[in-house]
Amino acid sequence: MGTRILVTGALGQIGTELVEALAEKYGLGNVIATDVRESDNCRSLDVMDAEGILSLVEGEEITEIYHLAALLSATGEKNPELCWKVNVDGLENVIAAAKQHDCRLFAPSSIAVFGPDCPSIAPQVTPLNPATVYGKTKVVGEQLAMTSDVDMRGLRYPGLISYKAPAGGGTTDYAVEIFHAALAEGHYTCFVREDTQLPMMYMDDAIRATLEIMDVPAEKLGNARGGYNIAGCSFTAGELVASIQRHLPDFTCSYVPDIRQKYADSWPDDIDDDVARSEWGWAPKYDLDAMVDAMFTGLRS
Ligand code: NAD
Ligand code: AKB
Repeated sequence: MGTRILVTGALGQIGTELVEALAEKYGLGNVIATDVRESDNCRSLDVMDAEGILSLVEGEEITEIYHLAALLSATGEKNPELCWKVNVDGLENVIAAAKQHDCRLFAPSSIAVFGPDCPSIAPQVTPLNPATVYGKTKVVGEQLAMTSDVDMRGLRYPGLISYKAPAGGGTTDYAVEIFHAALAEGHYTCFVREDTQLPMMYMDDAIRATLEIMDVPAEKLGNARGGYNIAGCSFTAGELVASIQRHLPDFTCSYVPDIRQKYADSWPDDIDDDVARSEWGWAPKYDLDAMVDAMFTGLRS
């Protein structure tokens, strides 16, 4: 039996594209997409259902799990208890099944592990004192990767930008919503300030990084394996607007910061990804303008 894959949270922003990429690599029949939401081509699985995960892993002879089910920062701060349950208890359930059936596991981390005390360019190793519950759950996830006795790997994804599925309740969602508003209305009201700078990444780079890290032999991965820093492109909201105006010169943006400004302010401006570059050859392909061009090509097609 070859590689058999379970994806949790498969209907989300990343899952929508990762399932496609995994199906291309391993064959559609070898990828079992699941989510707590109902949809065609996706089985129902709540990651808080430990027995349900175990029986799916056993019944489908799963060898690799991509665990994407989570609540993101903005949704998580509205319901911190549920965020902890889904993100930490859910992950523990997945780890238990992976351990019992000797599965390899990918579980993403986030730039949300960093807190206000982090340098503006976040190093790989720095104290992790996140300001959000979501960030705290991601720190626990990274720690579990190092202590769980499972081949478990993670990436500290920046804010991800894509056109195939909507962003799922995070702080970096403005960088996705802005494209839809620009095309539909010619205007966007942005919920962070114009000078807010955050690490971001085009989804193609994120999917490639995910496939690449799972292909690296375990012995090549060091102490960052629970959450490698990976940089894509870092820009302010104002710089994003200027890049969009290359395509839509009449596009306007106003700035009305809400509570998400506070979460954005607690995260670094940029990411130092030297460790990922040297340990497994990570390199992004999309800078700001290339990402914006790809977004317009995708949204218009
Ligand atoms: P998303 O919100 O778009 O998707 C998450 C999916 O999980 C949703 O389809 C949701 O229905 C599902 N889900 C929620 N609760 C569940 C439960 N109890 N059981 C099963 N499924 C459940 O999120 P995403 O952007 O695809 O993120 C996937 C992972 O990547 C998360 O761990 C997230 O923290 C991480 N991440 C994402 C970004 C980003 O910018 N998208 C950045 C950093 C890290
Ligand atoms: C969020 O904004 O919550 C996510 C993330 C950076 O983890 N996009």
